[in-house]
Amino acid sequence: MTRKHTHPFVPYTPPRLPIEDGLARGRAWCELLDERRSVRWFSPDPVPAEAIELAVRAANTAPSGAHQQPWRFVATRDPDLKRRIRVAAEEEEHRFYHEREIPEWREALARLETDAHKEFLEVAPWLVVAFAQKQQDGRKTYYTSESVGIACGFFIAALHSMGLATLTHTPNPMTFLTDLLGRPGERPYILFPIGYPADDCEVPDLRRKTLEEALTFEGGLA
Ligand code: IYR
Repeated sequence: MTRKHTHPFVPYTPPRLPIEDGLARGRAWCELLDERRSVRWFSPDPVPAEAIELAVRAANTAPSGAHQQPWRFVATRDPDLKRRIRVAAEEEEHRFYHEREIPEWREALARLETDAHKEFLEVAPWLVVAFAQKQQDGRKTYYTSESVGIACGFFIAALHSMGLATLTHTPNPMTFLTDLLGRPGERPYILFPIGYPADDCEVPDLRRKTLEEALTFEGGLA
């Protein structure tokens, strides 16, 4: 077929995977992802920078609005910077948990037993903050949150595939990260502590939605 393009296009013809192999890979992928849990107790054991690089390489393959890729990942393993992030996050969280009257939040969060204490921000060997770029060179970006959210999903899956754990931490508000990490004009989107789970790590005993709760085939499968 000859299409008339006004911009460069290149062929994209990946070899077709036989469906049996595709389904086998899909099952293995689900099994792997189903082992993932969000972790709040980390081991201080070091993690090489290459693991962070690989996770960001994975995130960087995400689809995005108008291919603007409106993300920037800032990673640190500097103990002093981690401490400053922890102190600022705990200040915000203290206000959130003790000064603002938000009963419906309290109820929704009860089973996670979270509080204002965020030791993991210093114990985890790495902190990575995903920033969202609402603008790039003075131009608005499109579907910014969706795009950064998808990239963060790839990032989390890549970390898990390497045997690493993380948490989608969102101190509320987290604008302090803009200053501490020097990203003016960018919105802190998720703060990820990254490392191995502590030897005595525990997670809340939660269940996932069943497939029936998560998927509707409308119009049947005939
Ligand atoms: N930011 C607070 C509260 C919190 C909010 C949600 I949504 C959670 O899933 C968990 C906690 C905190 O990090 O403790």
